Amino acid sequence: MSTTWHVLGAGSLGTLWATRLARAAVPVRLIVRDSTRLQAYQAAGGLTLVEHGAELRFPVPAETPDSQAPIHRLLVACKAYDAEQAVAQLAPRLAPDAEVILLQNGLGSQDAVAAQVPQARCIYASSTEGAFRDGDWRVVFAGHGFTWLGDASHPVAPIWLDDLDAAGIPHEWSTDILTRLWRKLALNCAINPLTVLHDCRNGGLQAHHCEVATLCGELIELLERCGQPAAAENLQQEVERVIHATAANYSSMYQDVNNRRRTEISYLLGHACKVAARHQLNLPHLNQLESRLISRLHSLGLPSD
Ligand code: NAD
Ligand code: KPL
Repeated sequence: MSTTWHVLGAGSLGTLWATRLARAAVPVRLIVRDSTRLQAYQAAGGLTLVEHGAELRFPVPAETPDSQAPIHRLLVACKAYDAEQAVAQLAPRLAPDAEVILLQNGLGSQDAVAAQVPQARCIYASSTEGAFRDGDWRVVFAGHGFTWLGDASHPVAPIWLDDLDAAGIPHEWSTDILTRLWRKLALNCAINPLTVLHDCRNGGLQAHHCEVATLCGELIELLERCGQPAAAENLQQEVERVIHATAANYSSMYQDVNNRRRTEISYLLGHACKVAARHQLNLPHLNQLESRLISRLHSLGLPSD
């Protein structure tokens, strides 16, 4: 019998992973916030995956964080700003051989989690899959994509990648996961805040070519200074390609703001500005972008951290 996957966070990505693992008969358990949520989940009778218009329900067993059983494999599917605290409450349950897989976008939360659980092997992931909730305990698989996983301190791939094969989760083990995460962070910094500030789809940034190019120049300086030259290669061309390829889409940050949800700004642009300051690197346009975004979030009554 293979090791049970504990999935922390029954949101979009957590449900997308849990349902696909369950579909492949891989043992999986869901960890929900508290007994109220557990009762609501049990009343719903499981997690529903909506794919290509078809709905399938999986009665994935669930528990609360204060359940007693040891955890050997934990998939953390919370937002970046919730991850550290959510994992901290599970730390006493982590077995000595525990592995923790972190699905958070941006950077900063993964290191904060790793510091909470020094006994565990922490694996960082970067995903281009897209999913959203259309109701409680339901996920719509909106964009097929790919997930890279890696461990910056240990290049050997874990055996449980077989579970992902079985579950049909497209993935690759990456020996340069930090480069991937920095590259994605740079793309997100060049695109997402501007879509909020200009109130536009990604394609709307084609009218702000100079602003995008200036930001890319500063992001390249940052990536080179913090030891990520590969993440800086052809950044501007890649940003322009993504703007073109996703012209009709709203960025994830735009969607968060539009739905009045907290953004992950501190782990994207905020992280970039913090690392630049740590390296005493003056990046005026990036800093100004952060200030403008924070002001916009304040004016909308949304958190800016
Ligand atoms: P989400 O808001 O849909 O889900 C997060 C879930 O975690 C929520 O259900 C929340 O209640 C739960 N949670 C938070 N704290 C908890 C705790 N202490 N105990 C139990 N549950 C807790 O978020 P999401 O869209 O799935 O995103 C998760 C991460 O994945 C983010 O960093 C996001 O940027 C990244 N990501 C998302 C997508 C996507 O398409 N949704 C794609 C790529 C990356
Ligand atoms: O990842 C993205 C997002 O919206 O978060 C893209 C489409 C690359 C824009 O930055």
